[in-house]
Amino acid sequence: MKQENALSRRSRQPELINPSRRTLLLGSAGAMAAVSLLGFTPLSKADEPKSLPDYAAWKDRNALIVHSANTMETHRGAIGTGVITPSEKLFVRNNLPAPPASVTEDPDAWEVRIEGVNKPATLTLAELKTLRVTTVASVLQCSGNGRAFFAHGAGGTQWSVGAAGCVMWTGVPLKDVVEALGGPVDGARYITSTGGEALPDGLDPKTLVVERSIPVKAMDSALLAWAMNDTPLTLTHGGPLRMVVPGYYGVNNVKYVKTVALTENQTEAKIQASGYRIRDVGVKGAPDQPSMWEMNVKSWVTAPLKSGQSGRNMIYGVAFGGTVSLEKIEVSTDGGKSWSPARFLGPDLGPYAWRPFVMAVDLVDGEYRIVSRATDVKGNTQPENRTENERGYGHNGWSDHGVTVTIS
Ligand SMILES: Nc1nc2c(c(=O)[nH]1)N[C@H]1C(S)=C(S)[C@@H](COP(=O)(O)O)O[C@H]1N2
Ligand SMILES: [Mo]
Repeated sequence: MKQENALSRRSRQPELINPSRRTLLLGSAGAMAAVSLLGFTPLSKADEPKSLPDYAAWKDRNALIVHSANTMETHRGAIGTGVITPSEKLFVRNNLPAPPASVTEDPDAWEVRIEGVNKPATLTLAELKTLRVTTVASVLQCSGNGRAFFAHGAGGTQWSVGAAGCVMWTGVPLKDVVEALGGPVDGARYITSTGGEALPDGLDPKTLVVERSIPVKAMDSALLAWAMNDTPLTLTHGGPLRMVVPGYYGVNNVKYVKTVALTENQTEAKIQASGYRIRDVGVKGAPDQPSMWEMNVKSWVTAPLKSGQSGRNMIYGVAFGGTVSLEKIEVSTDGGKSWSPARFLGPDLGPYAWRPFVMAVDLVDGEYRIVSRATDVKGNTQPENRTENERGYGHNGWSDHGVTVTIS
């Protein structure tokens, strides 16, 4: 495949835009003001289509909103009716620049250090592949998915619903690795995973390193994954090897994992100690606040999104329970005044996967506020409203996630 750098693609971009938009892009502020007097809205910097960065150039550009070179989300309408999100459409989120592509050239040679076990060892991916293998479907979702709905201006990428997808992971259960190395040391309470990005010299590594600790009970489901959707794990998604913690927020799924340690305490890395902590608006992050670990019950509508024809309409969406299966999914076309049961679509791929859903409804001309509400088997139901918090994490309120559709 021909490689082009971000610069050459960028310089070609205006051609991809229609001529009037091009003028707007290139025009002076005065010209833009004149155009806006004529009734056009000038294209703001934020609307300018960005190209995919090189490490994610294989992605489906049309399925993604490119927020930045490190943050790309899936368009709400690009999630289809299948259970599995095609890799080309899956969101991407990097806190640091990805390692060089060379790390995925010889995946089997990748080494991971396992510590906090009775026989600490460095294992190659080739060795891991001979221990045991499992495949699990799970939702990968960023903690800040839904941040765009917060009114206080929560800092960070303004994700709508698309910082989430459901994919198949293949790898070795972490439990088997730990058992093969003599079991955990006494007093191990956390699993601490470290990402393999190179860190710049001269800065305290703790402020930058992607190192996350999760409760040791996650050992029951965690895996060291080398494949996603039946393909060797790409660099984009953490190849050659990634920690996968089904049911836990994205940040705990450490990419290019180079160390896994069973530890007594949580890491002091900033991303753990003060980052990814739920706290009131205006409050600084601190280790005593809840960490973004297990995901909550959530759903959203994926079609229709704007308009439809009068008569029979099919309302689609996705729903998941985090670490537990779903009990039911309901849909409302009147903004939550009345609810009807929707039907799950396709196979149930287990508690960590999402369930596409559909509801058939007859609609006459008018405007409809379509919302969905999931309930898990433990009886947790999505709340109507978001829980306000400084960084806009964990939003599962059904009201904000609705869509307004005109039927005519
Ligand atoms: N090593 C490493 N792992 C990481 C990150 C990172 O920047 N570096 N980002 C985390 C965050 S915040 C999220 S949401 C997910 C995103 O996974 P994806 O890019 O495969 O979609 O990876 C997580 N794992
Ligand atoms: Mo994230």
